[in-house]
Amino acid sequence: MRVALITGITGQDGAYLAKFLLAKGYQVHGMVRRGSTLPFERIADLTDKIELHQGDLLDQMALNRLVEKVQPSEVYNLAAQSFVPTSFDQPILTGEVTALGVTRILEAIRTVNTNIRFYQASSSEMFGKVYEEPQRETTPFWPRSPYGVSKMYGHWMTVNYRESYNLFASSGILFNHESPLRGTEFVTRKISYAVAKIANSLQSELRLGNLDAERDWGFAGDYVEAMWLMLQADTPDDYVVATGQKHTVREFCRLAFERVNLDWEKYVVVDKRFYRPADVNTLCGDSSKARKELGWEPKVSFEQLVHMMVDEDMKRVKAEIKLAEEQA
Ligand code: NAP
Ligand code: G4F
Repeated sequence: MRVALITGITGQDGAYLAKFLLAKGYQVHGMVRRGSTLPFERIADLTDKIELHQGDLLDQMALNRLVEKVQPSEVYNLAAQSFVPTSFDQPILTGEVTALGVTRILEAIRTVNTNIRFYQASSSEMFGKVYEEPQRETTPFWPRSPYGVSKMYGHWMTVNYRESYNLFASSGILFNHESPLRGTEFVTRKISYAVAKIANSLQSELRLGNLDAERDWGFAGDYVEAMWLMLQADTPDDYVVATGQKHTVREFCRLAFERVNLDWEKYVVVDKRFYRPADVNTLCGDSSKARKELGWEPKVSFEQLVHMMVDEDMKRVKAEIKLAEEQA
Protein backbone atom coordinates (compact mmCIF):
# COMPACT_ATOMS: atom_id res chain seq x y z
CA MET A 1 0.00 0.00 0.00
CA ARG A 2 1.26 3.49 -0.86
CA VAL A 3 1.77 5.65 2.22
CA ALA A 4 1.44 9.44 2.16
CA LEU A 5 2.44 11.94 4.84
CA ILE A 6 0.79 15.36 4.56
CA THR A 7 1.99 18.39 6.52
CA GLY A 8 -0.72 21.05 6.75
CA ILE A 9 -3.48 18.41 6.60
CA THR A 10 -5.83 20.66 8.62
CA GLY A 11 -5.66 23.41 5.96
CA GLN A 12 -7.77 23.85 2.83
CA ASP A 13 -5.49 21.88 0.49
CA GLY A 14 -4.66 19.27 3.14
CA ALA A 15 -8.34 18.35 3.46
CA TYR A 16 -8.85 18.01 -0.31
CA LEU A 17 -5.59 16.11 -0.79
CA ALA A 18 -6.30 13.67 2.06
CA LYS A 19 -9.70 12.85 0.53
CA PHE A 20 -8.16 12.50 -2.93
CA LEU A 21 -5.39 10.14 -1.75
CA LEU A 22 -7.82 8.01 0.30
CA ALA A 23 -9.89 7.51 -2.86
CA LYS A 24 -6.70 6.36 -4.63
CA GLY A 25 -6.18 3.71 -1.92
CA TYR A 26 -3.36 5.41 0.00
CA GLN A 27 -2.75 5.04 3.71
CA VAL A 28 -2.85 8.71 4.73
CA HIS A 29 -0.93 10.22 7.66
CA GLY A 30 -1.13 13.87 8.65
CA MET A 31 1.07 16.06 10.81
CA VAL A 32 -0.85 18.40 13.12
CA ARG A 33 0.24 21.08 15.56
CA ARG A 34 -0.83 20.93 19.15
CA GLY A 35 -3.20 23.78 19.99
CA SER A 36 -5.52 24.65 22.86
CA THR A 37 -8.48 24.14 20.51
CA LEU A 38 -8.87 21.47 17.86
CA PRO A 39 -8.31 22.60 14.23
CA PHE A 40 -9.92 19.52 12.63
CA GLU A 41 -13.06 21.13 11.16
CA ARG A 42 -12.03 20.58 7.53
CA ILE A 43 -11.12 16.91 8.05
CA ALA A 44 -13.86 16.00 10.54
CA ASP A 45 -15.35 13.44 8.14
CA LEU A 46 -11.95 11.76 7.59
CA THR A 47 -10.59 11.30 11.11
CA ASP A 48 -11.45 7.60 11.30
CA LYS A 49 -9.72 6.96 7.94
CA ILE A 50 -6.46 8.84 8.45
CA GLU A 51 -3.76 8.78 11.10
CA LEU A 52 -2.78 12.05 12.74
CA HIS A 53 0.57 12.72 14.45
CA GLN A 54 1.71 15.71 16.42
CA GLY A 55 4.57 17.67 14.91
CA ASP A 56 5.67 21.09 13.77
CA LEU A 57 7.79 22.45 10.92
CA LEU A 58 9.74 24.32 13.60
CA ASP A 59 10.98 21.11 15.27
CA GLN A 60 13.66 19.19 13.37
CA MET A 61 13.87 16.22 15.74
CA ALA A 62 10.10 15.73 15.75
CA LEU A 63 10.10 15.77 11.92
CA ASN A 64 12.90 13.19 11.77
CA ARG A 65 11.07 10.90 14.20
CA LEU A 66 7.79 11.31 12.31
CA VAL A 67 9.27 10.40 8.92
CA GLU A 68 11.09 7.46 10.54
CA LYS A 69 7.87 6.23 12.18
CA VAL A 70 5.49 6.64 9.21
CA GLN A 71 7.97 5.48 6.51
CA PRO A 72 5.99 7.32 3.79
CA SER A 73 6.48 6.71 0.09
CA GLU A 74 5.35 10.30 -0.60
CA VAL A 75 5.55 13.48 1.50
CA TYR A 76 3.37 16.49 0.63
CA ASN A 77 4.63 19.63 2.38
CA LEU A 78 1.55 21.86 2.52
CA ALA A 79 2.18 23.39 5.94
CA ALA A 80 3.01 27.09 5.97
CA GLN A 81 2.17 30.45 7.47
CA SER A 82 0.20 31.10 4.30
CA PHE A 83 -1.57 34.46 4.83
CA VAL A 84 0.30 37.30 3.11
CA PRO A 85 -0.75 40.18 5.46
CA THR A 86 0.37 38.16 8.51
CA SER A 87 3.77 37.74 6.86
CA PHE A 88 4.25 41.54 7.03
CA ASP A 89 3.35 41.52 10.74
CA GLN A 90 5.31 38.34 11.57
CA PRO A 91 8.13 38.12 9.01
CA ILE A 92 10.46 36.12 11.24
CA LEU A 93 7.88 33.47 12.13
CA THR A 94 6.92 33.30 8.45
CA GLY A 95 10.58 32.74 7.51
CA GLU A 96 11.00 30.05 10.17
CA VAL A 97 7.93 28.09 9.05
CA THR A 98 7.40 28.84 5.36
CA ALA A 99 11.09 29.06 4.40
CA LEU A 100 13.29 27.09 6.85
CA GLY A 101 10.48 24.60 7.53
CA VAL A 102 11.01 23.29 3.98
CA THR A 103 14.69 22.64 4.68
CA ARG A 104 13.78 20.84 7.90
CA ILE A 105 11.42 18.42 6.19
CA LEU A 106 13.90 17.90 3.34
CA GLU A 107 16.60 17.15 5.93
CA ALA A 108 14.31 14.62 7.62
CA ILE A 109 13.81 12.86 4.27
CA ARG A 110 17.54 12.96 3.47
CA THR A 111 18.30 11.46 6.89
CA VAL A 112 15.64 8.74 6.90
CA ASN A 113 15.16 7.57 3.30
CA THR A 114 16.22 9.27 0.08
CA ASN A 115 13.71 7.22 -1.94
CA ILE A 116 10.77 9.19 -0.49
CA ARG A 117 9.08 11.38 -3.11
CA PHE A 118 8.59 15.01 -2.01
CA TYR A 119 6.08 17.67 -3.06
CA GLN A 120 6.68 21.33 -2.12
CA ALA A 121 3.76 23.77 -2.14
CA SER A 122 5.36 26.68 -3.98
CA SER A 123 3.33 29.73 -4.91
CA SER A 124 2.59 32.21 -7.67
CA GLU A 125 3.31 34.86 -5.01
CA MET A 126 6.97 34.29 -5.96
CA PHE A 127 6.29 36.04 -9.31
CA GLY A 128 5.15 39.16 -7.40
CA LYS A 129 5.78 42.23 -9.52
CA VAL A 130 5.55 40.14 -12.65
CA TYR A 131 8.25 40.24 -15.32
CA GLU A 132 5.96 38.86 -18.03
CA GLU A 133 2.39 37.64 -18.61
CA PRO A 134 1.40 34.88 -18.41
CA GLN A 135 3.89 33.56 -15.84
CA ARG A 136 5.52 30.22 -16.56
CA GLU A 137 8.23 28.02 -15.01
CA THR A 138 10.99 30.13 -16.62
CA THR A 139 9.62 33.53 -15.51
CA PRO A 140 12.04 35.20 -13.02
CA PHE A 141 10.74 35.73 -9.48
CA TRP A 142 10.19 39.15 -7.82
CA PRO A 143 8.40 38.45 -4.54
CA ARG A 144 6.53 41.33 -2.86
CA SER A 145 6.02 40.06 0.70
CA PRO A 146 7.91 38.16 3.41
CA TYR A 147 5.61 35.26 2.49
CA GLY A 148 6.66 35.40 -1.17
CA VAL A 149 10.34 35.66 -0.22
CA SER A 150 9.97 32.67 2.12
CA LYS A 151 8.25 30.58 -0.55
CA MET A 152 11.05 31.44 -2.96
CA TYR A 153 13.63 30.13 -0.50
CA GLY A 154 11.62 26.90 -0.02
CA HIS A 155 11.30 26.54 -3.77
CA TRP A 156 15.03 26.83 -4.40
CA MET A 157 15.87 24.48 -1.53
CA THR A 158 13.59 21.90 -3.14
CA VAL A 159 15.44 22.37 -6.45
CA ASN A 160 18.77 22.25 -4.62
CA TYR A 161 18.03 18.96 -2.80
CA ARG A 162 16.95 17.46 -6.11
CA GLU A 163 20.20 18.54 -7.74
CA SER A 164 22.52 17.88 -4.77
CA TYR A 165 21.17 14.61 -3.36
CA ASN A 166 19.16 13.27 -6.30
CA LEU A 167 15.93 13.42 -4.25
CA PHE A 168 12.65 13.00 -6.12
CA ALA A 169 11.61 16.54 -5.08
CA SER A 170 9.04 18.42 -7.14
CA SER A 171 7.69 21.90 -6.70
CA GLY A 172 4.19 22.95 -7.73
CA ILE A 173 3.98 26.67 -8.44
CA LEU A 174 0.28 26.92 -7.75
CA PHE A 175 -1.77 30.00 -8.53
CA ASN A 176 -4.59 31.00 -6.15
CA HIS A 177 -7.04 28.19 -5.57
CA GLU A 178 -10.18 28.52 -3.54
CA SER A 179 -13.11 26.49 -2.24
CA PRO A 180 -15.82 26.49 0.42
CA LEU A 181 -13.02 25.30 2.77
CA ARG A 182 -10.89 28.42 2.19
CA GLY A 183 -10.05 30.43 5.33
CA THR A 184 -12.38 33.41 5.80
CA GLU A 185 -9.44 35.86 5.89
CA PHE A 186 -8.62 35.26 2.18
CA VAL A 187 -10.48 37.61 -0.12
CA THR A 188 -12.69 35.11 -1.99
CA ARG A 189 -14.08 33.44 1.12
CA LYS A 190 -14.29 36.79 2.92
CA ILE A 191 -16.59 37.86 0.09
CA SER A 192 -18.68 34.67 -0.20
CA TYR A 193 -19.24 34.47 3.57
CA ALA A 194 -20.14 38.17 3.78
CA VAL A 195 -22.57 37.79 0.84
CA ALA A 196 -24.34 34.98 2.68
CA LYS A 197 -24.51 37.02 5.89
CA ILE A 198 -25.75 40.15 4.09
CA ALA A 199 -28.39 38.10 2.23
CA ASN A 200 -29.59 36.85 5.63
CA SER A 201 -29.54 40.33 7.23
CA LEU A 202 -26.67 39.44 9.60
CA GLN A 203 -24.22 41.99 8.15
CA SER A 204 -24.74 45.36 6.48
CA GLU A 205 -21.49 46.01 4.58
CA LEU A 206 -18.28 44.36 3.39
CA ARG A 207 -14.99 46.21 3.87
CA LEU A 208 -12.26 45.31 1.39
CA GLY A 209 -8.88 46.61 0.21
CA ASN A 210 -7.51 46.65 -3.35
CA LEU A 211 -10.47 45.88 -5.65
CA ASP A 212 -8.28 46.18 -8.77
CA ALA A 213 -6.04 43.23 -7.81
CA GLU A 214 -6.20 40.50 -10.45
CA ARG A 215 -5.81 36.82 -9.68
CA ASP A 216 -5.89 33.56 -11.63
CA TRP A 217 -8.39 31.76 -9.39
CA GLY A 218 -9.01 28.01 -9.65
CA PHE A 219 -10.73 25.34 -7.55
CA ALA A 220 -8.62 23.66 -4.82
CA GLY A 221 -10.16 20.25 -5.57
CA ASP A 222 -8.70 20.41 -9.09
CA TYR A 223 -5.29 21.56 -7.89
CA VAL A 224 -4.57 18.71 -5.45
CA GLU A 225 -4.75 16.30 -8.38
CA ALA A 226 -1.84 18.19 -9.96
CA MET A 227 0.20 17.72 -6.75
CA TRP A 228 -0.33 13.97 -6.91
CA LEU A 229 0.38 13.79 -10.65
CA MET A 230 3.76 15.48 -10.08
CA LEU A 231 4.81 12.66 -7.74
CA GLN A 232 3.68 9.97 -10.22
CA ALA A 233 5.84 11.34 -13.05
CA ASP A 234 9.02 9.55 -14.19
CA THR A 235 11.23 12.44 -13.09
CA PRO A 236 10.90 15.27 -10.55
CA ASP A 237 10.39 18.79 -11.88
CA ASP A 238 8.69 22.15 -11.30
CA TYR A 239 5.26 22.93 -12.71
CA VAL A 240 2.99 25.96 -12.91
CA VAL A 241 -0.61 25.06 -12.06
CA ALA A 242 -3.15 27.70 -13.14
CA THR A 243 -6.31 28.25 -15.17
CA GLY A 244 -4.81 30.90 -17.49
CA GLN A 245 -7.76 33.27 -16.79
CA LYS A 246 -7.52 36.31 -14.54
CA HIS A 247 -10.26 38.31 -12.84
CA THR A 248 -10.33 41.29 -10.48
CA VAL A 249 -11.52 41.27 -6.88
CA ARG A 250 -14.26 43.62 -8.14
CA GLU A 251 -15.46 40.96 -10.64
CA PHE A 252 -15.50 38.34 -7.89
CA CYS A 253 -17.68 40.68 -5.80
CA ARG A 254 -20.09 41.37 -8.66
CA LEU A 255 -20.63 37.68 -9.44
CA ALA A 256 -20.92 36.69 -5.77
CA PHE A 257 -23.55 39.34 -4.94
CA GLU A 258 -25.44 38.66 -8.19
CA ARG A 259 -25.79 35.01 -7.10
CA VAL A 260 -28.16 36.18 -4.34
CA ASN A 261 -29.71 38.97 -6.47
CA LEU A 262 -27.89 41.82 -4.73
CA ASP A 263 -25.95 44.77 -6.21
CA TRP A 264 -22.38 44.61 -4.85
CA GLU A 265 -21.88 48.38 -5.14
CA LYS A 266 -24.48 48.97 -2.41
CA TYR A 267 -22.51 46.91 0.15
CA VAL A 268 -18.78 46.98 -0.61
CA VAL A 269 -16.76 49.70 1.13
CA VAL A 270 -13.09 50.26 0.33
CA ASP A 271 -11.06 50.35 3.53
CA LYS A 272 -7.38 51.33 3.39
CA ARG A 273 -6.69 49.06 6.40
CA PHE A 274 -6.79 46.12 4.00
CA TYR A 275 -4.15 47.55 1.66
CA ARG A 276 -0.73 45.89 1.88
CA PRO A 277 2.69 47.59 2.19
CA ALA A 278 3.42 46.09 -1.25
CA ASP A 279 0.79 44.15 -3.19
CA VAL A 280 0.89 41.74 -6.09
CA ASN A 281 -1.35 43.56 -8.56
CA THR A 282 -1.77 40.88 -11.19
CA LEU A 283 -1.15 37.15 -11.63
CA CYS A 284 -2.03 34.90 -14.55
CA GLY A 285 -0.38 31.53 -15.14
CA ASP A 286 0.60 29.47 -18.18
CA SER A 287 0.17 25.83 -17.13
CA SER A 288 0.89 24.31 -20.55
CA LYS A 289 3.81 22.26 -19.17
CA ALA A 290 1.56 20.59 -16.54
CA ARG A 291 -1.18 20.06 -19.14
CA LYS A 292 1.22 18.50 -21.64
CA GLU A 293 3.50 16.46 -19.35
CA LEU A 294 1.09 15.53 -16.54
CA GLY A 295 -2.19 15.50 -18.46
CA TRP A 296 -3.66 17.90 -15.88
CA GLU A 297 -6.38 20.44 -16.55
CA PRO A 298 -8.75 22.47 -14.39
CA LYS A 299 -12.40 21.39 -14.46
CA VAL A 300 -14.21 24.12 -12.49
CA SER A 301 -14.67 27.53 -14.17
CA PHE A 302 -14.39 30.89 -12.39
CA GLU A 303 -18.16 31.39 -12.43
CA GLN A 304 -18.80 27.85 -11.11
CA LEU A 305 -16.26 28.48 -8.33
CA VAL A 306 -17.92 31.73 -7.21
CA HIS A 307 -21.36 30.10 -7.27
CA MET A 308 -20.12 27.03 -5.37
CA MET A 309 -18.59 29.21 -2.63
CA VAL A 310 -21.65 31.46 -2.24
CA ASP A 311 -24.07 28.51 -2.29
CA GLU A 312 -22.09 26.65 0.40
CA ASP A 313 -21.87 29.76 2.58
CA MET A 314 -25.62 30.33 2.21
CA LYS A 315 -26.17 26.79 3.56
CA ARG A 316 -23.65 27.37 6.35
CA VAL A 317 -25.19 30.69 7.46
CA LYS A 318 -28.71 29.23 7.43
CA ALA A 319 -27.46 26.34 9.60
CA GLU A 320 -25.81 28.84 11.97
CA ILE A 321 -29.09 30.79 12.24
CA LYS A 322 -31.04 27.59 12.94
CA LEU A 323 -28.59 26.54 15.64
CA ALA A 324 -28.73 29.97 17.29
CA GLU A 325 -32.57 29.84 17.28
CA GLU A 326 -32.54 26.36 18.82
CA GLN A 327 -30.14 27.50 21.56
CA ALA A 328 -32.11 30.73 22.31
P1 NAP B 1 -3.91 26.93 4.85
O1 NAP B 1 -5.36 26.62 4.73
O2 NAP B 1 -3.51 28.24 5.47
O3 NAP B 1 -3.24 25.74 5.68
C1 NAP B 1 -1.95 25.86 6.23
C2 NAP B 1 -1.63 24.61 7.03
O4 NAP B 1 -0.30 24.75 7.57
C3 NAP B 1 -2.57 24.37 8.23
O5 NAP B 1 -2.82 22.98 8.32
C4 NAP B 1 -1.72 24.84 9.42
O6 NAP B 1 -2.06 24.19 10.62
C5 NAP B 1 -0.35 24.37 8.95
N1 NAP B 1 0.76 24.99 9.66
C6 NAP B 1 0.99 26.32 9.85
N2 NAP B 1 2.13 26.51 10.55
C7 NAP B 1 2.62 25.27 10.83
C8 NAP B 1 3.76 24.80 11.52
N3 NAP B 1 4.63 25.63 12.13
N4 NAP B 1 3.97 23.45 11.59
C9 NAP B 1 3.08 22.61 11.03
N5 NAP B 1 1.97 22.98 10.39
C10 NAP B 1 1.75 24.31 10.27
O7 NAP B 1 -3.19 26.86 3.43
P2 NAP B 1 -3.71 26.21 2.04
O8 NAP B 1 -4.49 27.23 1.30
O9 NAP B 1 -4.27 24.87 2.31
O10 NAP B 1 -2.33 26.07 1.26
C11 NAP B 1 -1.53 24.90 1.38
C12 NAP B 1 -0.10 25.24 1.00
O11 NAP B 1 -0.07 25.72 -0.35
C13 NAP B 1 0.54 26.34 1.83
O12 NAP B 1 1.92 26.05 1.93
C14 NAP B 1 0.35 27.60 0.99
O13 NAP B 1 1.34 28.54 1.30
C15 NAP B 1 0.52 27.01 -0.39
N6 NAP B 1 -0.17 27.70 -1.49
C16 NAP B 1 -1.51 27.95 -1.38
C17 NAP B 1 -2.16 28.54 -2.45
C18 NAP B 1 -3.64 28.81 -2.38
O14 NAP B 1 -4.13 29.58 -3.22
N7 NAP B 1 -4.39 28.19 -1.48
C19 NAP B 1 -1.46 28.87 -3.61
C20 NAP B 1 -0.10 28.58 -3.69
C21 NAP B 1 0.54 27.98 -2.62
P3 NAP B 1 -3.17 24.79 11.66
O15 NAP B 1 -4.50 24.29 11.18
O16 NAP B 1 -2.74 24.22 12.96
O17 NAP B 1 -3.06 26.29 11.59
O1 G4F C 1 -7.01 36.27 -1.04
P1 G4F C 1 -5.72 36.91 -0.78
O2 G4F C 1 -5.39 37.23 0.63
O3 G4F C 1 -4.63 35.98 -1.45
P2 G4F C 1 -3.10 36.22 -1.91
O4 G4F C 1 -2.48 37.36 -1.19
O5 G4F C 1 -3.10 36.27 -3.41
O6 G4F C 1 -2.40 34.90 -1.39
C1 G4F C 1 -3.00 33.62 -1.59
O7 G4F C 1 -2.60 33.10 -2.84
C2 G4F C 1 -1.19 32.82 -2.96
C3 G4F C 1 -0.95 32.31 -4.38
O8 G4F C 1 -0.65 33.38 -5.23
C4 G4F C 1 -0.82 31.80 -1.91
F1 G4F C 1 0.48 31.46 -2.05
C5 G4F C 1 -1.08 32.38 -0.53
O9 G4F C 1 -0.79 31.39 0.46
C6 G4F C 1 -2.57 32.71 -0.43
O10 G4F C 1 -3.30 31.52 -0.49
O11 G4F C 1 -5.61 38.30 -1.61
C7 G4F C 1 -5.81 38.35 -3.00
C8 G4F C 1 -5.86 39.80 -3.45
C9 G4F C 1 -4.68 40.65 -2.93
O12 G4F C 1 -4.14 41.43 -3.98
C10 G4F C 1 -5.30 41.56 -1.91
O13 G4F C 1 -4.69 42.86 -1.81
O14 G4F C 1 -7.03 40.39 -2.92
C11 G4F C 1 -6.72 41.69 -2.45
N1 G4F C 1 -7.69 42.07 -1.44
C12 G4F C 1 -8.52 43.14 -1.52
N2 G4F C 1 -9.23 43.27 -0.40
C13 G4F C 1 -7.86 41.50 -0.23
C14 G4F C 1 -8.84 42.25 0.42
N3 G4F C 1 -7.29 40.42 0.33
C15 G4F C 1 -7.70 40.04 1.57
N4 G4F C 1 -7.18 38.93 2.14
N5 G4F C 1 -8.66 40.78 2.26
C16 G4F C 1 -9.25 41.90 1.73
O15 G4F C 1 -10.08 42.54 2.37
